[in-house]
Amino acid sequence: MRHPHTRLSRLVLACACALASMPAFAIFQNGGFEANAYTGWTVAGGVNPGLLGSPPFTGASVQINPGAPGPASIVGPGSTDPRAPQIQLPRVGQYTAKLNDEATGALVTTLRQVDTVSNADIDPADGVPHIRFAFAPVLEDPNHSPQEQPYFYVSVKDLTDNSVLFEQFAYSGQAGVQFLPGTGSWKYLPFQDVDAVLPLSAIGHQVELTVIAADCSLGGHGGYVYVDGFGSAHVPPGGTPGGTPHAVPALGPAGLGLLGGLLALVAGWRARTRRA
Ligand SMILES: [Ca+2]
Repeated sequence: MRHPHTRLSRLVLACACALASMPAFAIFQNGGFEANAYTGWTVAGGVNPGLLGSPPFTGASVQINPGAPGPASIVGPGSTDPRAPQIQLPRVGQYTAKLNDEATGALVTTLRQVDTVSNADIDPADGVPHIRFAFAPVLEDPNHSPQEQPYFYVSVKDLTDNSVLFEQFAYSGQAGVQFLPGTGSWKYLPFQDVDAVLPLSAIGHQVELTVIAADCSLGGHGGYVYVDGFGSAHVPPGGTPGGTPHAVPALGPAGLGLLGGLLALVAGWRARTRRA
């Protein structure tokens, strides 16, 4: 005769497996673009008149004139980039966002999402909230003046006091940035994993994530950036050769609590079975 707890054990195991494979993207809706769409995000943009001032540039250097925004797309399994052969696509899961593209026209594409930092974003390893993601810029390098070059920009801003919690900026060919040579005049970075450590005081605060990808301001050269894996969980290592889906092996506090409850339930049930 089968042990009466076998079915319950299987159920618990199934639940535990489901939880373990559940992406713990506590912050940001559709942070991994697995909706195969920009659901939850605001995509906008305009025209790039060139960066303000001279290097080093920051978010304050960004200017966007009114006009039709640059393009945005989602790349799926099996995708490759002929201009940047070492970029593994998709980066996490089955879909990765591509902001702007290889076409020209001095276009800028912006991606934004506002969300609230919660206790679920705390990494138990250090007890403070994190925002993690991966990005890979692919920019043509026409060797214009720095303020006219294609560029990308990523920032996380605390909307409570407008402080910049994280910021990364690079224009094509920028000295000190380890760009790899792509085809023709294109340069790129393989996926860079970002781990932005937030102060504990950010809990309960609204933060705004912004990503910008711009063509050159003179109108003849393109630039774009791939982004993926926005959330508080670690971005899984490496790319995904051949487009094999890449699970996010993380379990948020809510998931851990639920799993603990299920295990306690089984322990109690087994104890009652033994007594019976
Ligand atoms: Ca993804």
